[in-house]
Amino acid sequence: STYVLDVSEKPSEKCGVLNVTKITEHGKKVRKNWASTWTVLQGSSLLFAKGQGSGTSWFGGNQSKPEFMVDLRGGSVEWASKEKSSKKHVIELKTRVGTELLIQSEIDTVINDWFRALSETINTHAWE
Ligand code: I3S
Repeated sequence: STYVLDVSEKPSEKCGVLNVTKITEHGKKVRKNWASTWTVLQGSSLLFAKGQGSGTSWFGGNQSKPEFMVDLRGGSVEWASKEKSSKKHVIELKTRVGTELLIQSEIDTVINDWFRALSETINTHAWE
């Protein structure tokens, strides 16, 4: 049916508030700066917007602006080792261009859903 077609062809889309820090940029280690971050998965892009109003406003709203965006194509996700962070439920995201991010939520169901969504996105777009 049309409904089934629509669902299967829809780009992945997911959003929520996560704790995020960059740890590496272009292959170079950078200082951690954990921040509560409005995170949007759209197609093969992951977008981050810091700031008050996270969770209620979309980019373009006056309370949050897009700060950072990564291309998931060619990237990888894994659960971060204890050496990477003392926090629980931390995902380590590596991009093709050598940016590494840690993504965390205190809520295990939330972070498990993100892990699944990011893995699926990376697998879906692996050969682009
Ligand atoms: O990997 P690190 O250096 O132990 O990361 C911790 C630091 O970034 C720390 O801030 P300072 O720059 O003031 O030391 C943060 O408060 C901690 O949250 C970082 O470690 P966790 O284990 O929370 O990722």
